[in-house]
Amino acid sequence: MKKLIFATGNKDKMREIREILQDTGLEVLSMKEAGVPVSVEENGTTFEENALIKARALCKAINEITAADDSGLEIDYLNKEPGVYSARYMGEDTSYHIKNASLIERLSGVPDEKRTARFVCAVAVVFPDGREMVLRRTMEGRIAYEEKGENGFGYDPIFFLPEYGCTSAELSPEEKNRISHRGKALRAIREFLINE
Ligand code: ITT
Repeated sequence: MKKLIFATGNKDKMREIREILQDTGLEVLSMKEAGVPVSVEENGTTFEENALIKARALCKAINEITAADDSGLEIDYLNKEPGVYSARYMGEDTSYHIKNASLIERLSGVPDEKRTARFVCAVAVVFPDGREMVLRRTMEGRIAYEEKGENGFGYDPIFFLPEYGCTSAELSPEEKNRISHRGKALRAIREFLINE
């Protein structure tokens, strides 16, 4: 079975990655499970650069096919903030309840049509022989007026999906994975790996 080792230390992401790639014939491992918890500075300016930085560092350390997810929330009214800084917004150790409240506050008085936002996910795959690929997928929505929902993680409770009439934290894991930035990016990567 082809092994795919993910350069992520984020348990919530890893749970979604496993759900999305289950039954695909790939053995999916986190870097911790593979015994090589690599830590790198994500100093790229785009999601693609950061995903490649993480996957390359792990590939160098382990010499197996590696992958990485770099993702975040772009809010149009805030010039696409927090963007690549989504995990670092207000500090890595600040709770998402506080981060979410801050973003809602910064959009106070802003009407529905100007609250557009998207989740972005870039997934990179790096092979020991030097081949690389990276792609990005998105999920469009709007910033809600209050937090709602207990599922998902991070900014999900404030990410309103007009077509569903709820936030991505109110979707079941299966529903979220079917339409999410991460679900779409990982399914596209899976196609690529199967054809390898
Ligand atoms: P790794 O780099 O170790 O993978 P990280 O949490 O630092 O973990 P990123 O740099 O890619 O990951 O930051 C992504 C952040 O964007 C994440 O911590 C969330 O705050 C947010 N985010 C990404 N996808 C999300 C999703 O599906 N739902 C809610 N928030 C999400």
